[in-house]
Amino acid sequence: MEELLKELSKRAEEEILKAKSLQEIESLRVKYLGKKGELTQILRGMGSLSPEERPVIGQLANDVREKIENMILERREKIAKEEKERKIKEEYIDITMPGKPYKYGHKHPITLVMDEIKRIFLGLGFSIAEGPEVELAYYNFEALNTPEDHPARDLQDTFYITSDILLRTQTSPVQVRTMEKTKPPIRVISPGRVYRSDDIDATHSPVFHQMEGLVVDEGITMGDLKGVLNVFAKKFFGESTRTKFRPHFFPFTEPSAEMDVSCFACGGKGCRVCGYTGWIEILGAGMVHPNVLRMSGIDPEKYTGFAFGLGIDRIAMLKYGIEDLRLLFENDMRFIEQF
Ligand code: 2NL
Repeated sequence: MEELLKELSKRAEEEILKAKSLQEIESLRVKYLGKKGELTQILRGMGSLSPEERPVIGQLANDVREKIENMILERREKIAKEEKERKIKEEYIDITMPGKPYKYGHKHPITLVMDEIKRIFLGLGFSIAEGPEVELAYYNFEALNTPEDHPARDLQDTFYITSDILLRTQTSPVQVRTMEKTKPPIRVISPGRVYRSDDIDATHSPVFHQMEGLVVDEGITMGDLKGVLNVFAKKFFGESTRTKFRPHFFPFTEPSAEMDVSCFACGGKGCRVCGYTGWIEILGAGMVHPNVLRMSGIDPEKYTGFAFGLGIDRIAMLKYGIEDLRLLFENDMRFIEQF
């Protein structure tokens, strides 16, 4: 029995020293010291020993148990320590390493142009008015002096939701709503998305962006219109920009005009950008039609006003030399990242 205990002690010692993980140590503990372990198994045979031998073997067995227990404790500590050191090494952070480059977002060219135009008009004392994209036909057409038989009201061109609800085709309805609830003086711009039932190509999209402006007060004249729009043209396209007003027709203004600016690319000499004319058409404008003022509850005998509208997408294309309108709506990162 003494031999058995010594052999067990030696074998346990070797195996414990070889153990590489806490799990291995634990299974060795169970194997040698557990309830059904090898040491217990040997001690079962104590009954057959003589009374003289019993205390001697008992003492030896206790010594063996104590030795194995101590070795396990020691080994466990050592493995835990090694484990911790390995982890620390593995998780070491080199704080001198350069950071990963951060990818910045970009403003969309339409937003850039919108922001710039807003900034100019806010500087001139205008405020921003917004309104619904799903609009009553009344605000989109009737209130703007656009009769039932006007070509702009062709069912083919407008997205109707019901016979009297539609997707706005311009942002003027926002200004009509402003006139209904505000006593002049009025100075507002209304930027936003508008809709027209167009087939998509390089210059057409069923959704696009517009900015309109409206000024109503006593004594407003065509001179105010030209003054404000000249300042806008110079601030947006550069101080050397010249403007030209050509007579035009809109049902909601009388008289009406279109404004051209001298080409910002060639200065007016003629180039590819301006189609070799030296001029670029930028916006439509006019004096608010008396019917429009009257329908929104403003007395046209007392007040006059001017209004204008410009297409943001077209201006963005001109400014950034974008040849195809579809690029503005596809959100291809290779395109978006350039702005
Ligand atoms: C264009 C022309 C224009 C207006 C919009 C307007 C609004 C009210 C009353 C009168 Cl509430 N007029 N807006 C006036 C003239 C032209 O837009 O070519 N837009 C892209």
